[in-house]
Amino acid sequence: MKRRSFFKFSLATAFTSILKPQSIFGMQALKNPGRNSNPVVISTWSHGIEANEAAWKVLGNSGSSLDAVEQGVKITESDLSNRSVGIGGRPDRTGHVTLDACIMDERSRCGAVACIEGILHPISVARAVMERTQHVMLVGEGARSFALDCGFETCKTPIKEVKKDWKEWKKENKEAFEKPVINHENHDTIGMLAIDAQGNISGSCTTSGWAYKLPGRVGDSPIIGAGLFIDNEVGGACATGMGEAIIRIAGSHTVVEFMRQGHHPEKACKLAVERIISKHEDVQGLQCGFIAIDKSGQVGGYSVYNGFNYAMKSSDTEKILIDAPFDRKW
Ligand code: SD4
Repeated sequence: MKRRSFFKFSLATAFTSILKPQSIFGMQALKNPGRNSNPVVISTWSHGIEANEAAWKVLGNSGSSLDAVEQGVKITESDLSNRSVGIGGRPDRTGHVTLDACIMDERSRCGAVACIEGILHPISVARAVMERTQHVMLVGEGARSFALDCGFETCKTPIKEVKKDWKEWKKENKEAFEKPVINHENHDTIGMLAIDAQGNISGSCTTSGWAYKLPGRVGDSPIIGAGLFIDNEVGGACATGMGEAIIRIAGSHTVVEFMRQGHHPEKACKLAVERIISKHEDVQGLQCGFIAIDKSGQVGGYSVYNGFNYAMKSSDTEKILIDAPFDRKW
């Protein structure tokens, strides 16, 4: 197909799908019918425990991993007490809460939004980009207007408490371009990976990004290959921490490629962390962590510094929190 007619086709298809809004996507039919495996879900940080519970409601009822990873992280996105994801997230330095999210499924379909404002569930908009358009990523105003066209719920940000913190931060940080700090205790981004009863793997990732970032800054979280990557033949991985460092090595894709070479998910995450360390002269304060799941349902995680953990739920294990091994001490 010639380039121009391809675009005509794509835009026409995208436009038609928007004009026929499906308010909520129907639950997805499972692929690979007949294949049996034990569902497993893992998510970054302790907020993953609650998110996994929501994902498990889908996975435990023979639902698809795609539905599970969307439903799971929606819990975190709407948690008003979470300062690094969704509606309760911290703003950029000008006071705008801009959100990033992406999703990828077992067919290597993917969708993402970046720098979207005032929409309650960026992850669902990312899924709509994947399912209703020919594109992978929409950003800023374009992403927001697509979300509004699709009928997604809006929200007002920053919430009161966050606005108060931001005002204090502004007073204490008069230097306009002083580097904002990601500290190790910051409970960042939720990344979630799930394998369903049919053995299909999907993942999601959603964040408000680096607190008090420069306006327009986008981290790794909505970037397929950096914040999240799935290859259903091999496994999936997602990332948390300083997005700039994760993007440099296409982190989540790198983890999946290490699993393809035969490494256990934990070893694959460790090798990616070591690559990040090798690409930086100074990793002082540079925290990054990965989690991964392979085709057989084995899981693992690893981080540059201690303090990173991830939550897991499967039919054999009640909800648990696992401390990821790390490379360096504080
Ligand atoms: C980002 N990785 O925007 C995300 C958020 C995060 O520490 O995890 N920050 O860089």
